[in-house]
Amino acid sequence: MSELNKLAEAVFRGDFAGVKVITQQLIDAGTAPLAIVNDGLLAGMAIVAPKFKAGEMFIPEVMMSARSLAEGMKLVKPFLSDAESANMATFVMGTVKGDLHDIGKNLVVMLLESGGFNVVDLGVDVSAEAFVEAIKEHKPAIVGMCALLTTTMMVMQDTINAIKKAGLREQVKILVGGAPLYPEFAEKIGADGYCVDAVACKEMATAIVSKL
Ligand code: B12
Repeated sequence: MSELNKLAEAVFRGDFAGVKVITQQLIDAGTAPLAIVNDGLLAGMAIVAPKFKAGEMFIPEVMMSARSLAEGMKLVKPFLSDAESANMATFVMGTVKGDLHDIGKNLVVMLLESGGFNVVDLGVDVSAEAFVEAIKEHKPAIVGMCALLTTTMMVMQDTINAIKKAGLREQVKILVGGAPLYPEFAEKIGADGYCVDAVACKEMATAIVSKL
């Protein structure tokens, strides 16, 4: 089994200590940081998702996997940084009200930071009002919203409405993402874009700020 496969397996098993050791070994061996993230850490989470869906894994086990993933991310994050391409545009990011999922959001944040964005991460369960206040305070070029539940997808619409009502819609571009979303939904709720993953988000955000 390759070291990256071993890392994926350790994430899947929720083995924090193993994830830390293997991630560090891969970093020391000069493995590309993005490969560690995609082919190791996220590959482990990709085993978890269908098993959770099929009722073969339960919430505590999923949490252990998520925490293990986070431990590995902490180690690899400094090596993802390519600050020389820094443009330092501000990106306000949050998981919308009612939704506590943050693994994907954190990954997006990490990649945006590695691409030179100044990211203001509002965390999870973020109300429409908190998004509005953050836009006033940080004056971002882009606002990103994440939702993983079909029930919280519609909260994105409420949040966009609140941003419009506050007279701030023209000042920001809004990107949305999360597993249940799709491009037509983003269009329907009046977002400026949908991204399937963190890499696509970094590319779209970079394209947006290059036109400002
Ligand atoms: C891990 C997980 C959890 C963990 C969350 C831990 C954490 N800290 O995030 C825990 C156990 C807490 C959890 C709880 C629940 N969960 Co859950 N969870 C998952 C699971 C297995 C994986 C999600 C994940 O992290 N994926 C990996 C990441 C990397 O992918 P991602 O989030 O999609 O992110 C990528 C892209 O979408 C994109 N992206 C993400 N955010 C953004 C933002 C922007 C701006 C952009 C541009 C792009 C972008 O980039 C990311 C990286 O490439 C999914 C199953 C699945 N297939 O998605 C269920 C799932 C989302 N959960 C589900 C459910 C039902 C729940 C609970 C209601 C369960 C319960 N009965 O309590 C609770 C809800 C809690 C709440 N209020 O939020 C359902 C949702 C069903 C639905 N249709 O709504 C799913 C689909 C499982 C299922 N099939 O039943 N869950």
